[in-house]
Amino acid sequence: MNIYENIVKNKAKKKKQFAILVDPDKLNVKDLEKLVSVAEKSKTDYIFIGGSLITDNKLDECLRIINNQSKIPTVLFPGSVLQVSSKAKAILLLSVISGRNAEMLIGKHVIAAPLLKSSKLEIISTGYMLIESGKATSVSYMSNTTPIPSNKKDIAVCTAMAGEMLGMKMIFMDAGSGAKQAITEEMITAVSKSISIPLIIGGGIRTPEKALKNCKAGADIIVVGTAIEKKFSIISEISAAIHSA
Ligand code: 1GP
Repeated sequence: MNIYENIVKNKAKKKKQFAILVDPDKLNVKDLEKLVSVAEKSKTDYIFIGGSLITDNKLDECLRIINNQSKIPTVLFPGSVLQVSSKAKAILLLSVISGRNAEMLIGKHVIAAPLLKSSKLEIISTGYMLIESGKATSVSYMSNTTPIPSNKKDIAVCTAMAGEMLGMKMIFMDAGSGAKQAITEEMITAVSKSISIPLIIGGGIRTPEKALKNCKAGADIIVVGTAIEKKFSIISEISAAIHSA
């Protein structure tokens, strides 16, 4: 079974899933090994890997370390076409549907297409929606797009519906890495009710309580990056909360 089939199967069973986000720039080898070992013990479902801007060329090395140590599937969450590696299992082919920057909607994808075609990566077309979070985020700056206002759930709903109608396989609503305010449960519920494809929620989730609330609101996969970089032990707490939902 491929990763997408597994996500869909779990959604059908109302089984919530947990992904940690690893930014290859932010961890040294020792810390990464420790993090992966905690993730493995905590029954983390996926390791997403990527960042808005990667300055060190450590993506392959990072994936090698993760794959050596763990069977958790690795999924590229690329901030640019430079973040493609055949050492991962899958890639979220992101189209920034919350924005109106043609490069992020289709331009970069044209450049990446031959590379992706010749890779063995499982390609998961994903509508990426950036939601305003109280401060400027790297992803907003780097993608040159304006986020959807956090109180405009109708815009979020219509954007997600359009993404599904265009054939995207998942919707990823993100407040951006280190977001001051995470996405509200009201917005998550409204969007989850309006689509039938899996819904991923990330950005600014720091506690097991917020992760659980998001699951109850309708998220299928919760992504946490910044909070786990600061405290590896929180992985098991957040994982337990998500898997209890
Ligand atoms: C960012 O959703 C991810 O794109 C994770 O966000 O780092 O705030 O957990 P955090």
